Amino acid sequence: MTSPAHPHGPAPAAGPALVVRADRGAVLVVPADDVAAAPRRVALDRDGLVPQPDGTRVPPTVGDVVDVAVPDVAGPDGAGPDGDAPPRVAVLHPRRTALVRDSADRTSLAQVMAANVDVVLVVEHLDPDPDLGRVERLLTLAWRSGATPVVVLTKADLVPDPAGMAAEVAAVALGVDVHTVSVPTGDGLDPLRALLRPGVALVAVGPSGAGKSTLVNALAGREVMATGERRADGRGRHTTTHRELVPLADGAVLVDTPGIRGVGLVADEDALDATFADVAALAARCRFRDCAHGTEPGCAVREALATGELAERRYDSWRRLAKEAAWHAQRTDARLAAEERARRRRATRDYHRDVRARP
Ligand SMILES: Nc1nc2c(ncn2[C@@H]2O[C@H](COP(=O)(O)OP(=O)(O)O)[C@@H](O)[C@H]2O)c(=O)[nH]1
Ligand SMILES: [Mg+2]
Ligand SMILES: [Zn+2]
Repeated sequence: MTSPAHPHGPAPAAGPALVVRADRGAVLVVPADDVAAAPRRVALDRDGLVPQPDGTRVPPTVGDVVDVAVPDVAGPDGAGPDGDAPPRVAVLHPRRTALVRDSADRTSLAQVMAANVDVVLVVEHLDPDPDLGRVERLLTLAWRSGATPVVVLTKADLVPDPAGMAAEVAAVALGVDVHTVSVPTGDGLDPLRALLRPGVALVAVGPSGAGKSTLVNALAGREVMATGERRADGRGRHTTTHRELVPLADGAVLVDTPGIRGVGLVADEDALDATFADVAALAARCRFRDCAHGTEPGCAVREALATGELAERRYDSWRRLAKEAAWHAQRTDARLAAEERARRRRATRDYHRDVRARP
């Protein structure tokens, strides 16, 4: 860049920036190659969206990589310095992975909770008892993201047999590493620290109170996130209210998330098959390809339920998530069809206006 230093605003951005936090009207970014730098604020356009390379605009999210452009010091007409032109997000880099949840939002059906993460930590407490259905739901979410799921069972210090409980969870977390940890004793933290290689991005998901922020602080080695400890003045609690990406040791970064209550799944058969590989393998052995596992003859799923090879709880959980994913897919199809109709109507209207406007 040949222009002189900017007189007021920040220096022109050099290289891609990493979004460490996305708020309604602005993002906080750090240089992608210096994630421990102090974040700076870049205001968003009025629609709160950022452009993708194909021109479509989407809401930015934590973990996104963007190019920030600082307008030329000379004005557009070359008439001299324009000291007030703020930096803006010029383009969003394509997302390598995306952790997506169903959204009740009226303008979109899916919300990207975090982008470009490599590892999804599915955090669940051992006390009270872990909720296997919730683990299955979050694993499906994780598989769909394209990142690698890892289960972290917290509060091992509060139960007599953490290993036995971990084995029960591992039985429903096929192909996924399951770790038990205790932050107060430090037990089990080393295998997680081994995941924190330079450039690796992780996200912690799980219910409120599972110990996500406590774990993030332990991995960061300092108090980066507020946790559910009661405040000294006894008023209320500190809780995580927003998603935020924090730098850990060695250049790894981790996104803490607020406790998610009943995260809606977005459709993805592959993700369901990954989470429920056992059920999928059974279903593939049914006599009929489109077996509904009801009263069809030669149903391998019903057979496995009868012999106890497949647990009723596991089967019900799979059914529920599959139904939910199908429902989301249907809703998305309806929404896309409506958007396409609206787009055609607008194009037709613009065309007629242009025709009328012609001399
Ligand atoms: N005994 C014990 N308590 C923990 C552990 N991890 C977290 N906690 C406590 O659990 C509560 C919720 O933790 P927090 O990190 O805020 O949960 P979050 O909502 O998932 O972020 C806090 O009181 C923590 O001190 C642990 O390994 N052992
Ligand atoms: Mg928290
Ligand atoms: Zn069947």
